[in-house]
Amino acid sequence: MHHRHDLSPRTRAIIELEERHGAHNYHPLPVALARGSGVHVWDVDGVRYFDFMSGYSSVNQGHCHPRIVEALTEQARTLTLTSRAFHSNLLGIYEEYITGLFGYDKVLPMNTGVEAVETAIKLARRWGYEMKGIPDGEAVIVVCEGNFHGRTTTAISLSTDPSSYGGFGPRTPGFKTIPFDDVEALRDAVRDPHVTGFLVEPIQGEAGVVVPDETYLARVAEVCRESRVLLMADEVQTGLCRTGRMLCCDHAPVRPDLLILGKALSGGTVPVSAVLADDEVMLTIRPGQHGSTYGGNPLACRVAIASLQVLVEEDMAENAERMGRIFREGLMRLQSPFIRSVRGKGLLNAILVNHPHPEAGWRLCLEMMQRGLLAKPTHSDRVRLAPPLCITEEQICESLAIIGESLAVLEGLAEPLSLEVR
Ligand code: IF1
Repeated sequence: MHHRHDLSPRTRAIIELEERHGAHNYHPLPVALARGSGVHVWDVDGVRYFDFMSGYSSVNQGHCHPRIVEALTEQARTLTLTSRAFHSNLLGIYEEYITGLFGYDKVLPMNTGVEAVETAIKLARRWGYEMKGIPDGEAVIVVCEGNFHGRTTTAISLSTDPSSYGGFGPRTPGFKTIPFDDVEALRDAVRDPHVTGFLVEPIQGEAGVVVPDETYLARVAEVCRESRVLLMADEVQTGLCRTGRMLCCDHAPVRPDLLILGKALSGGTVPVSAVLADDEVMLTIRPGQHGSTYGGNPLACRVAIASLQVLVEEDMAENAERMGRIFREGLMRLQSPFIRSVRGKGLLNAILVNHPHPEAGWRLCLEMMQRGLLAKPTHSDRVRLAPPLCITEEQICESLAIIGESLAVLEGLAEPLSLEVR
């Protein structure tokens, strides 16, 4: 039993334009959005949805947050880009603010999350050669199975997911993979004196919100300290209040040697990312050895300051913690036979769908869409549920009702009879 989603003429027209003129590098849900505010988005027909993707955790502050949009529009009329050939009036102010907020000596400003990951890899290698005495060109960075650090050719070289790295070889060398949430595997790997860093997501997002043992990060930090290996935390997705603390590392608590931020650093307006580190690491890169046209531009600085101020002043970590608990408890109380497990921290959660049909996750998302809630499966059976952190208890309850009704439809989803026509 399957039925093609009947699209409105406007939605269909937009999808057809994208199909004809755009690369087919995504397979979105059949909905075309035109407006966003807070936890809600509206499609081209004015239908309202709860956004449970939050731009892959970029609009933690809520869609089009007035303070962030005000900063964006004000600065857009004033000065947007100077290039780093010159100073601007805002970069130093932003750098002082963000390093003070997170407690690091310095920040290296970039744009997308993966650029910050690549920057962290270059810093760790350079530190390994200059400070740890690793022979030039021999540095190794340890990464975890199931990781996701972005889509550049080096970032996918770290990946263990064939849909990420397949067909894009040859892979960048200098990486060693170990199981996630396995401290002994790391202890073993760092016996190699050429290991300069351990790059890890405190919670693995794309893998389907895989939360490690609560002692994992603290023990990993100890192993890194003992063996002079840089702990590089990729908080592009878990950071900035998403998991109920300003940083996911704060739950441990652990202070990584390199802190990688992105996404919500700009509240979903323009791409802003950053690597924070202390002088011993950061000053191994000298003038002219790394950069980016847009990195640290005044528009990004102004927006990032506003985005961080909103998170702090509206105490979004506390709301994420509280609403996340209510949400996970509510999911469990649904007692749906189609929920294998619920996992997450704060408002980064996912359900493992328990259904033999390989498209059950997709069908669940279509059903939720029809009822006014947008989410997308990360793999066939894992549906990430991550709303903006400004969500209220009332909105959580409304969302739980939608999820419950949608799960019930899976009852009628027969075994896979034929190729699903989508
Ligand atoms: C896609 C989700 C994935 C990230 C972590 C670095 C980056 C990401 C931990 C790179 C980006 C995005 C990319 C997007 C899907 C989405 C995602 F979990 F957030 F949903 F893949 F895991 N580190 N994640 O999660 O940041 O260069 O994209 O700014 O590529 O399909 P970016």
